[in-house]
Amino acid sequence: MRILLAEDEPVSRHLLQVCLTGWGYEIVVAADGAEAWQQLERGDGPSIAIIDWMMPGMDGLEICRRVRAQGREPYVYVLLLTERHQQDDVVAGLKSGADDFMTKPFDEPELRARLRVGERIVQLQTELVAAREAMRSIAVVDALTGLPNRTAILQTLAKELNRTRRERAPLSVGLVDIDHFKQINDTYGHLAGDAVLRQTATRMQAPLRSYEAVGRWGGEEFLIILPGCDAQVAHLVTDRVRSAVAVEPLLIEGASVSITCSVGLATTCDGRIVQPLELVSAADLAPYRAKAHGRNRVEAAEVAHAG
Ligand code: GH3
Ligand code: MG
Ligand code: MG
Ligand code: MG
Repeated sequence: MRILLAEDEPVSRHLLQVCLTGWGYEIVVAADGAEAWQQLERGDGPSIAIIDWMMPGMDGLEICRRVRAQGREPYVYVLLLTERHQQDDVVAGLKSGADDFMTKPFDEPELRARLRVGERIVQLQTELVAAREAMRSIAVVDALTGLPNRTAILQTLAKELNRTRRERAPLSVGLVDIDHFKQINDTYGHLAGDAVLRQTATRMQAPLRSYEAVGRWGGEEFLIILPGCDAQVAHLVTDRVRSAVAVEPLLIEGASVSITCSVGLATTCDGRIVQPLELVSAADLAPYRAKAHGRNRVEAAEVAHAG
């Protein structure tokens, strides 16, 4: 673990440096407050900081306040070094954001024990952040395909609708439904069906640009968001997606599986106010017509918002 050692007094700094190196820590040294802050304000700065209270440039309390205001992750554990006469000011130090105190001249076993406490806190906080990020990912990512899930793609749609409305630009959505998917499950098994969904998701992304999005709407249905695309352009883009899905059979567990999909399109133009679900349900009707017309095709919705 990396430790920042900020101490302006050379002898004390040297002694601390010798101890910390001996205990196997990687050390970053700062000889004044400004240097210390320079190290800590970096996103990848040390997670434990031993900071002298009295330093030229910036004192330890100010550094503590800045560290807490910055709220960096992973957490920065701050051990403040004080002269004995500053002990009465422990409250001020804690209030400014220090986690712990050590009195100078320092006692080696005590410093080592206190650093272990710091390591424990940093470790716990790192685990907590990792768990929170994992939860966040579960909440927005479809576990099977890795695409944004229904909640996430709807959020993206809401955001894009607001933006295109302000810009009075068109926006289209395409609802993609895999053709005869039940038959794939029935013929090759559910796990093979899962593999088809994963590979289809990959194929659908290839023809899309970075600002266009695709998410898993549910089951064997996917939602494509095409900001700035009017009905005509959206037809071209989604037909490219349709064609990318059908281009050649998928190889699933040694079997060659041909798949196609039907796409329903809906477009909103001229800054008209449309709710995300309203637009999706407009698109939702069109795949049925695509199915009725032989599948493996794109159909635009015949509703008020079709532009
Ligand atoms: P159509 O061409 O009319 O769309 O026919 P279809 O068979 O695709 O439509 P249907 O709605 O009858 O069947 C969809 C199937 O998708 C039924 C369901 O079991 C299957 N399915 C939904 N989610 C999953 C999944 O996560 N994994 C697998 N393997 N199958 C799924
Ligand atoms: Mg000092
Ligand atoms: Mg379906
Ligand atoms: Mg289907």
